[in-house]
Amino acid sequence: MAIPESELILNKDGSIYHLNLIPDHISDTIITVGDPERVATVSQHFDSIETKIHKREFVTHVGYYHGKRVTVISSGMGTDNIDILLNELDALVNVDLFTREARPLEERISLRIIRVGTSGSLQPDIPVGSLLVSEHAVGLDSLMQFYPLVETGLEVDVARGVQESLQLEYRPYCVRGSDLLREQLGAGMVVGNTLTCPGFYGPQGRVLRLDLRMPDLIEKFQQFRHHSAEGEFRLTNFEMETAGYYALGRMLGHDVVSLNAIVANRATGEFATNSEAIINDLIATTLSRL
Ligand code: R1P
Ligand code: URA
Repeated sequence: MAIPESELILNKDGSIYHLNLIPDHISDTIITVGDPERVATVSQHFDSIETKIHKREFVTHVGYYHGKRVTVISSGMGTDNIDILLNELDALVNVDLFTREARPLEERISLRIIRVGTSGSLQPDIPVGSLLVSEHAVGLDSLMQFYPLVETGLEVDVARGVQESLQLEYRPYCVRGSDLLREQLGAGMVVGNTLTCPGFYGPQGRVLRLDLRMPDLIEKFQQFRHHSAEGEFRLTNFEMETAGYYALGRMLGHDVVSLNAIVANRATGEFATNSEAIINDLIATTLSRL
């Protein structure tokens, strides 16, 4: 069935609405970053850059790294942007933009999507400067109120536990990322469980001029534990996109991993004086493992 023009929106040049890209711009490996300026920090390592495109916060460079074609795209901040990014990336490879028909299941293309972002540590034993790969993500945002995400028993139990410990009126969601990509790209990194927050200040327990509904929010995040046959589950770090990536990646059939440069530690109250160097370390490590 053809997808209507109001749902699969194309620009006059045939590119997809927000990303401004055509299928030829998409390599099978996609590096995503939050900060639009970080796209050039990644692509400066490329042997050559064939395309640079931008629209709103979505900046894209397509090029070659050690002979391998790589697309690097910025998302801006928050899971609402990840909804746009993953749906449009998926449409570029799994929908025929001329007929507006989705590919049959057996012809579906699976992308490798690698988030390279900054994050705050929640635990004193994960210092500023660490590189962390997210095994699971727990989403405190509302994106999964609108999709039929299927979670495992453990994921549901963890999400319910977080709901109870924070006394939330809604159930968060919990999703495991790609084991394959975690092993391939995250060797030697801290393996953690990432809390995705719908904001940087209140939802991450930061107080400037506004008080929090739950003054001990950070302690609640730090102290959360879930015990199961698979061992102890704790929350290691937080940021603003990973759960959206993992949930949409699972539903759309793409392999997704989130790699985090730890630039803040909320247990010790530190913020890195060399945050650029930490993210640069993560970028170089990621590229060397592609
Ligand atoms: C907040 O400062 C931003 O930094 C983190 C958060 O997820 C949020 O997007 O990621 P990026 O460094 O990739 O933007
Ligand atoms: N990004 C976040 O979302 N939170 C932090 O504390 C640091 C980076």
